Amino acid sequence: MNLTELQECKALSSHQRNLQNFSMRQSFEEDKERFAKFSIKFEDILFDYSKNLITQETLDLLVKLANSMELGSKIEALFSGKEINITENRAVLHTALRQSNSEPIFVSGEDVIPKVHNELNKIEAFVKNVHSGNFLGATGKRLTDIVNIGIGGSDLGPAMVTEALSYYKNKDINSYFVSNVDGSDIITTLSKINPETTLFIVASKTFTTQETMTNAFTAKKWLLENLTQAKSAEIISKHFVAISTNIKACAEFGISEDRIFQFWDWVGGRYSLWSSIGLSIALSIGMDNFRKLLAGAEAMDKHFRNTSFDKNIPVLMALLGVWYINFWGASSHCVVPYDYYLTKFPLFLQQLDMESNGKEVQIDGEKVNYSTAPIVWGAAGTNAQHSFFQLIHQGTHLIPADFIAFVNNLNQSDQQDILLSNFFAQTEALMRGKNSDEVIKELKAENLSDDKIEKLQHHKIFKGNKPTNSILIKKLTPYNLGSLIAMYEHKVFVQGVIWNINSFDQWGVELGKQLAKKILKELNTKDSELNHDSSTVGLINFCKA
Ligand code: G6Q
Repeated sequence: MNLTELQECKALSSHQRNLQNFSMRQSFEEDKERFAKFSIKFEDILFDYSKNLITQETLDLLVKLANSMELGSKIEALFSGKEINITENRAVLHTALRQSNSEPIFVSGEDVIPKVHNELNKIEAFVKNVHSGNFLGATGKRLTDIVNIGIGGSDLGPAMVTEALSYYKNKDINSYFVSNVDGSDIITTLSKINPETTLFIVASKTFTTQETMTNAFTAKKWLLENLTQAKSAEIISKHFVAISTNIKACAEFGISEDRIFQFWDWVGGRYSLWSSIGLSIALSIGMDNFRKLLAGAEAMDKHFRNTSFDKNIPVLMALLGVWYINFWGASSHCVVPYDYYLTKFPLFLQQLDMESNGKEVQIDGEKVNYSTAPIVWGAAGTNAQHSFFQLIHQGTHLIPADFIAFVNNLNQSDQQDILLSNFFAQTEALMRGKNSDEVIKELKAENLSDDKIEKLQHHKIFKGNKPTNSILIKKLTPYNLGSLIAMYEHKVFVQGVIWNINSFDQWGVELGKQLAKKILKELNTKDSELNHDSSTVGLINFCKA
């Protein structure tokens, strides 16, 4: 399929040419209803997309594009468990993980919902037993240090949510996340914890991932060396749990069946925080809060599945992204949460978006001749204002950005107005800019000479017209966070549909893994023959020497 040849794309290209001189500032001045027209309220969330380079016609054309890509039937295929991950022959059912009712969803003839609910109940019982002190460590002490060992999808989601919801955490539980194969990661973590009170969660869908298994074996050795008063089998069984689809490998590691939590191949790694991969979250915030997280995501699922595209938040977010990437040449997308607790959110979104849609072939293998996933980046505001915002305001790239904030602060309300005023001011400044008349007037008011004004004015002009979405949420709660994450998951899905790519595989990470295995052997063998380019040989030899 050639997307760019679609009538809908041609119409959008020509519409974009007509908007070359479009001014958001002017549009706001002329149309007092612009915010009312281009904003949506959903439960506690306000999605304001009025500060974009759009008119009603833009949205109509984008919705037509979504229809021509059969978005409606593709959303149904997602929710109903069709094998839409065609390179791995898998359904994609993270939405089933948060379905609270028992309406069946079949995968290979089997209803998955009872399995999902059983596993949640198993997690609930485990969390209660740990919190109540019913499950103790091998020396009889309570388990209070929880270390999740996992990487990628088995780390980023749980780590992000655990931090984001740390306000709600069980005060007795300390959570740690070890992911990197760099030994400094696990060693620094081990130096902070007490073996007698530590529970390791080995989170790995495959239970073969090099980084995770290496760290798990290091953790096992550390426990066996430091808990000499207990028997080794008891140490493993009381201080380790596993989360995996590979039950056999978990058992071989020594983890007993009742401490193995399952998930299934129809849950993609980066979509897995809702499954038992979320055990570290549940241990930190408690099962009631974990279920609220799921409920918030489920509410967003319903909104996404049942709302017409022109009122559908994830669909609109996705279409706006497509508008900038494919018709305005934007190559990146910035996400700025104005909330300290969401510091890791941009990191999480990087994997979600770029691993899902960083693809150059379409579903049928044909190469794309258009851009796909943007480079996703960002950092928490207001800190980001003092680092990279200069480039968004006055640099040469077009960088659409999402601003996210909560109206009510969880801790300290005195400073909240300052935080929010910065959010609002930044999106206003990006939209309005400051023209030369305004700059000159300002400089004259400072009594500067004409010569100085002439020299300075060009540096002080802001072009404005920079697009932003504002996502304003009443309060950071487990429920609202669940909705927010699901909103981005569905945005990524919709963009994959428009670009006609498989958002659910990640073959691009394989080649490096294969080569690393070969090089690892070479690093460990004396005088091995090195069959690489001269740069790689040079690097290996430098280390060996
Ligand atoms: C995510 C990816 C990837 C995966 C990690 C860890 O969608 O598949 O990030 O989560 O490679 O894999 P395991 O869970 O199998 O250890």
